[in-house]
Amino acid sequence: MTDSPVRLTAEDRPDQPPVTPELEDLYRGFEKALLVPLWTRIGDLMPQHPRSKAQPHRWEWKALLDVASRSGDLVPVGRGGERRAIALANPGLGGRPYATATLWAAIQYLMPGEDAPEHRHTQNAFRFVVEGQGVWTVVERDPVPMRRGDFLPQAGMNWHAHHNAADEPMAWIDGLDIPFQYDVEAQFFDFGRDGLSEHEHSTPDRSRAERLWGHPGLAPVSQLRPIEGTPLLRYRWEDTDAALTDQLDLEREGHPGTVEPGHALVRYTNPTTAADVLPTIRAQFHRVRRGAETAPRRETGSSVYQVFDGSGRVRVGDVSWSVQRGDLFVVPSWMPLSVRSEASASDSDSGALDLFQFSDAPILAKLNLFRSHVEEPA
Ligand code: GTQ
Ligand code: FE2
Repeated sequence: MTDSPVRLTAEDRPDQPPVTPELEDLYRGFEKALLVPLWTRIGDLMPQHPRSKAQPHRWEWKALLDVASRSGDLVPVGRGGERRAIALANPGLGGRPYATATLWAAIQYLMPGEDAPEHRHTQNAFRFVVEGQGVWTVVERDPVPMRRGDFLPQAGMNWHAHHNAADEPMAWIDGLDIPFQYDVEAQFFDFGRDGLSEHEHSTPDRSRAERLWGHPGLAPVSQLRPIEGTPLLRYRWEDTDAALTDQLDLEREGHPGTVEPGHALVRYTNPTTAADVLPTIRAQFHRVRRGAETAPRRETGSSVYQVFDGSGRVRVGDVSWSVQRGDLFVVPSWMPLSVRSEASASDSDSGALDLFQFSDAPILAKLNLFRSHVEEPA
């Protein structure tokens, strides 16, 4: 819905007074004094349910990779610009680099041997890898490998840099709460050291964070002060994959375990609290069994999805797309989403549709604004 114009006429709005010279004079006076009467704007300011300015939209991975790799050839990465990251700009948000009103989503690209310089900021961030490897993200001087299927959270105010140790370029996606922090005007940003030490250029198979925190249900009783926010810096694909496989196997064996028939779902959580992995961002992974379709579901707040594997049909409100590996799409607030897994010849054996999702649900939940509703399938 667009900003509703001020309507003065009695025919449009039976509750409104007749337009007289005195009334026009009153309204001109409002404008001059920088005042706005509620009765002319209430439908827009206080709608009966969320009406998102953001639009449902899909970006194809092929096209993102193409512009990222051309940027790799033409645009250096270094201090000042900080990152070779290209943001999804929702067509409903006036050209701002925002995937939704609260979420930043970008493809980031590093050439062989390149370093993205160290910095820190209040914005919460994560990386998710749909293909490739060879980059280590260095968080609080701890080099963390990034490989296909890995989820790497990085809570606000931790120092971080990225290093490509491979002889191939690497792309991944970043999710941050940049638009949310821009709106609440609470951001801080610090530049770090200009280069990385020899140790930070090392390429261990597991980070120190994983060695301390990567054992399910076991919190280290160590002297080490945990970093700001969630301490486990890499959620490896092997673990996510096994959790989803187990849920669907249990369902097949007749035990409950899935969120709905053929639909396994896991949420990334902070091991010290079991709550959402970041204070402003929820991250989840869905697996929809071959041929299964999810019931249309609405949620307050917005989500970005990336297809990790498989292919299918996605419907958001009254638009729908075919999607395949790497494609990203946006689900605006309160728009119903349903997905169907439609295996094609090039897909993996299982034929499942694997979807990575992130959303602003923790913000809404903390403010008692989170609602969801599942519709009867059509
Ligand atoms: O990698 O540190 O996409 O600070 C946007 C802001 C990535 C990062 C982005 C950032 C980063
Ligand atoms: Fe950053």
